[in-house]
Amino acid sequence: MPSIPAFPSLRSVLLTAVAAAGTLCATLSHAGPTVDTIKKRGQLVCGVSQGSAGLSLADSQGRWTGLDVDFCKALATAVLGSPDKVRYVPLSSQQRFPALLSGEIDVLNRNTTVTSSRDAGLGITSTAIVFYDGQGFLVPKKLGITSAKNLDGAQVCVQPGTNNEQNLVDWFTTHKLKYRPVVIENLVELEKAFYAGRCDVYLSDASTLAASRSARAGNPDDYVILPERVNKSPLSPWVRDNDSNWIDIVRWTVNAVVTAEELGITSGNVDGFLVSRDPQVRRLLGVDAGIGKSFQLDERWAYNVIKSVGNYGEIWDRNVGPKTPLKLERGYNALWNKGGLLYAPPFQ
Ligand SMILES: N[C@@H](CCC(=O)N[C@@H](CS)C(=O)NCC(=O)O)C(=O)O
Repeated sequence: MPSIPAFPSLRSVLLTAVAAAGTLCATLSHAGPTVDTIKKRGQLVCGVSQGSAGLSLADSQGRWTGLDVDFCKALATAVLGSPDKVRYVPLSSQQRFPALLSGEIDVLNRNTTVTSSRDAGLGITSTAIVFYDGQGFLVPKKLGITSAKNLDGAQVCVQPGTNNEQNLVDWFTTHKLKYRPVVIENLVELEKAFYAGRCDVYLSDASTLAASRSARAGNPDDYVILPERVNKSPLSPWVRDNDSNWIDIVRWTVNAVVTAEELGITSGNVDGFLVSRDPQVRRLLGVDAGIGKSFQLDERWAYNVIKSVGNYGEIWDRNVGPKTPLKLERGYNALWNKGGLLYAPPFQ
């Protein structure tokens, strides 16, 4: 067979094309469509709950606070340089995914559990865990129930469109217990029904139960969260599939505040770290350029985020920690090197 040296082999053509594509990707990466929209509008549109203390709750002046809200502020800071450039859209459990899919919101920061069916089946993507929660039962102390295994025959208040509904079926089926679901869509109505005694039990994320008990029970001490957790409930901000730039920004904004805590950087001391010699610190804060550009963000994006909302520990303490009405210990939400699960990959 005569060789045809004038023509490069298919393999070398492909390798050249892949190398060229790699170069192009490295030099021509664009902000994704969501970031473009946010920049044009000058505002992030963040989907939150209709009112869950510690996570997302508006006061009488319409000012939103909470752990989920702080991640809205962090994202607005990363993209637009200000934590105030956010419009909050309160959503019920059932409204939240259609609102994200339709483009009504840019990101869903609404105590939303990561599950396989949501991640793989809905056209949306979870980004990073902001809260390792677990689902449990709240009961009136006067019922004398100390374990969820003693709930046979209970009337259970549950919100539709949550994975609590599925967990309810799973728990009672597994333990061969009977129950009657009381399904109420509006959270305020559901909680009113529970505290009025229309249900024996309220099933939700333990954080939601703690928030509800502190804010809405006549006397919080009259209610107890049973020790069992019926399922893991890792909560994450969610975005639409197919916008990798925005997915990366949301994921790495969470990583930035976790890394800040690990490095001892707080909103109060971050300026002092600008002269640090630690390469990790210099990259995170954009003193050494590169990371910001790779996300199509200002080099100081993570510095701005930490300066305005603080590190993960500050966010936790401000919203749900021991000095708040929720009084939650860090538990699984401590850093990996302090006995918890929070572990951010390196900024490199
Ligand atoms: N984490 C669970 C539950 C989330 C959820 O929607 N919980 C209800 C309470 S049971 C809630 O926060 N509702 C707030 C609202 O409707 O505004 C999920 O993702 O399905």
